[in-house]
Amino acid sequence: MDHSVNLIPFLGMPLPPAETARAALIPVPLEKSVSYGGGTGLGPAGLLMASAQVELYDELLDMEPYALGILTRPRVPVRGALEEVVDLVEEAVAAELAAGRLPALIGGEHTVTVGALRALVKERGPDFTVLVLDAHLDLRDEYEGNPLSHACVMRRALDLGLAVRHVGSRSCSAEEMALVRELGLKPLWARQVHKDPEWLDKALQGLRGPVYLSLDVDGLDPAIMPATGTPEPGGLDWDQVSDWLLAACRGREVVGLDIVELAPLPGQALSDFTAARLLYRALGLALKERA
Ligand SMILES: [Mn+2]
Repeated sequence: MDHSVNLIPFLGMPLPPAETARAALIPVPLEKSVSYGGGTGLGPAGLLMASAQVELYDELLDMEPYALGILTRPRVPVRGALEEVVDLVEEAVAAELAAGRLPALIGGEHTVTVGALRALVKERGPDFTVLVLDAHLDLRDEYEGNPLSHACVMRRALDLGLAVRHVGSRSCSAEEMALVRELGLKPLWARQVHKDPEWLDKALQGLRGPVYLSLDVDGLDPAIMPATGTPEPGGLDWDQVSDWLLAACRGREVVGLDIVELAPLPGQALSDFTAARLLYRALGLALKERA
């Protein structure tokens, strides 16, 4: 599949001058270790196209986050081996960090997150927490012989010495569950979000330090997010995710973020638009807290 489509800037707005921009979006149309449905290679293009329809004013934040300056970078080349692509992502993120900008990846499959986390750990050390919205734990040591599979991303985060906190979980292997128990990880299951009125406190209890937000769109319910490679029933709804983001970002530095695993469906705008809004809201919250 040819992913060399021209990408429009986020929100369809003119790019701000790099010197004043506070955030940089980095498209990474990666589609290599996909295990079920394909299509993540078109994720960035789908999200960016849909973003032109997103309202610039965010009613929850009571502001227009785009005014803080959001760059859209050229896409990271994804033709090489997975390890090469992850290296290129790391370089691209490191460049934004060096310039003091918030880096935000647009995937592509979840593997892209590894590049961002490596860049951040090199720049500031591992004293931050990866907050991950995801139906899956992604804690396998390897999957189909591949340690950089999308199914292993949070295991690689643990290898980097990072704390990881999941929300919206509802699918994992027995081995992953054993690791959760062994390490005392605290994934917040989607079922808890739906049933436990104190889920929000529990999702963020004991968090220390800055956060990195990794948003796998399959954390959302497939009713509003069908366009993803491995959809799972019982996901979070829009307001639950917004509440989680709002609480997660309040009073915390957000060191970076990504949105991954969007696999656009032909003729179906809902998922692409929802992903674009989710990215815009997360960016707005992160930038507001940095302002
Ligand atoms: Mn997932």
